[in-house]
Amino acid sequence: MAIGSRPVASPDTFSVAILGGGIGGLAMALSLATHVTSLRNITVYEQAPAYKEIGAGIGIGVNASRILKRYGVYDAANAISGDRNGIHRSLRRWDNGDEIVSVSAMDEETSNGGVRQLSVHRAEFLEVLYEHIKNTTCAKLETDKKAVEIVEDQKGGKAVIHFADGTHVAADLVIACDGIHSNVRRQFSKGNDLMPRYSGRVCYRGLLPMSAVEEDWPYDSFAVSWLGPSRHFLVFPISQNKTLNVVAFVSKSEAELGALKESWSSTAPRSEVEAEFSGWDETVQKVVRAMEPWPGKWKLNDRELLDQWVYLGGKVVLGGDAAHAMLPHQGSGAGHAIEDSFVMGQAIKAFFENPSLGLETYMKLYQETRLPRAQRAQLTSRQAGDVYEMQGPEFAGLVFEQRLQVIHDKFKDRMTWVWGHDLEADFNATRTRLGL
Ligand SMILES: Cc1cc2nc3c(=O)[nH]c(=O)nc-3n(C[C@H](O)[C@H](O)[C@H](O)COP(=O)(O)OP(=O)(O)OC[C@H]3O[C@@H](n4cnc5c(N)ncnc54)[C@H](O)[C@@H]3O)c2cc1C
Ligand SMILES: *[C@@H]1O[C@H](CO)[C@@H](O)[C@H](O)[C@H]1NC(C)=O
Ligand SMILES: *[C@@H]1O[C@H](CO)[C@@H](O)[C@H](O)[C@H]1NC(C)=O
Ligand SMILES: *[C@@H]1O[C@H](CO)[C@@H](O)[C@H](O)[C@H]1NC(C)=O
Ligand SMILES: CC(=O)N[C@H]1CO[C@H](CO)[C@@H](O)[C@@H]1O
Repeated sequence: MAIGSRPVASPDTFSVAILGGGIGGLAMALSLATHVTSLRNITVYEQAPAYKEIGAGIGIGVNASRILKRYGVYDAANAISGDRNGIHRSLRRWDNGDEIVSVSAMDEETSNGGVRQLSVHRAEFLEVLYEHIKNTTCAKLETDKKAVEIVEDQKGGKAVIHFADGTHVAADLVIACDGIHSNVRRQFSKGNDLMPRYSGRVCYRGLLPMSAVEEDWPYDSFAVSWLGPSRHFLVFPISQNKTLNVVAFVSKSEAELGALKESWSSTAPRSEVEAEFSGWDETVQKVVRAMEPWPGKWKLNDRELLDQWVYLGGKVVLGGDAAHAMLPHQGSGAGHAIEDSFVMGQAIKAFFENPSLGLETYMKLYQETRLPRAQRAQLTSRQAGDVYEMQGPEFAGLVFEQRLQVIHDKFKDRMTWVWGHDLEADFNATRTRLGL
């Protein structure tokens, strides 16, 4: 080796530190292990004392389901999913439940190995990912490890992560999947991008036993959304149809929020939900009455678009919500974190095929492939929330019935680009464009 040249990276000695053990971080670990089987030094550092987490229903579109299949976890995830009966969402009128449009889940034919859209309880899904990693020993899983700062080591070869407990560890690559409040993003992104951004909506969240509402359920699917001015009400089944996930959205100005913090664990009395949705369709009333006495109350935030995900010469990279936190109105946050993991796996595989070009080149390939699509999802998720509640210029001057027609036209094919997308072709095209 010539003096000053860097040693050529090899998977046997390469170390990866993943910060955050949510869906994004665990999917990253699975993807790296799937794409480069000789990569054995992968560690996930989670700040919480355990991987069991709170959270409620999460949707995973067919394209992300296909990725889970490649990692070998689809069957286990499918087994804990609710059954939407092929329907992503049936959009209905707030007042009488009449159908506006039904959006297909674009499920594949399952008899010959196809996949379907999954609706899972976040905690149960994390358990599936966690167990699979444990079972296959493809990565080490650490807890009580809150990353506070990353620095470059003296020789410039590695990134050193400092944890809140005073310990530190060096890695060749740090993938930060530390969520919407990402410490790593705060450290590296400059300018005014320090805080999550309030979306103008709060939501109430409940989980009810299906037995409380399934009798006389009037629709073909439990995946239903009632739309009204300034409010919308969403339900979908999780946990093999045993639980109905309920999310009731209400537009509120920042001034009306009072002391409400952004937290997955704040609550409000059910009477608040009853008051917000009084006069709505009878099925909505029935669901509200079955909610727990203190449903969750969630302040909906996302992040501004961030145009750089790769730092420290390619040694620090953002993924999942840390890179592109989005509103839940298209149910794509988890799916995009899973897509990140897939493209990262492809990029690392390509890096080891030609390591002399350097890690940064391939981390930029990851960013270039994923960033446009993820940012499009951030923006369209914002728009979807407005369209559900008939807000925005396209509704100006229209009466209610005309507004329903606008929603029908907008949602008919709205999700096709999210679910019908070929990520590998995307990756290959970016690779060709960058001359790699
Ligand atoms: C508690 C919780 C509940 C949620 N519930 C829902 C829900 O009901 N419905 C929904 O649509 N979405 C929910 N989400 C968001 C959803 O999980 C994400 O949008 C999506 O899955 C992308 O995940 P992610 O892994 O990028 O981020 P997250 O899911 O936010 O995971 C980030 C992980 O990083 C850990 N972490 C944070 N900071 C550090 C640090 N400094 N060092 C080490 N680890 C750190 C966190 O503890 C967490 O485990 C929830 C997120 C959380 C954290
Ligand atoms: C992990 O292994 C256990 C014990 O063999 C098994 O019961 C479980 O289903 C496995 N989980 C996954 C997600 O593969
Ligand atoms: C779940 O509910 C749907 C209706 O949304 C029904 O079609 C389906 O058969 C149910 N599936 C199971 C596994 O109970
Ligand atoms: C992407 O490129 C790889 C080889 O570089 C090839 O094996 C694969 O089939 C391509 N995939 C698509 C979808 O074009
Ligand atoms: C990674 C992955 O599975 N991508 C798929 C997304 O959807 C398109 C279109 O259906 C498939 O061709 C891709 O293979």
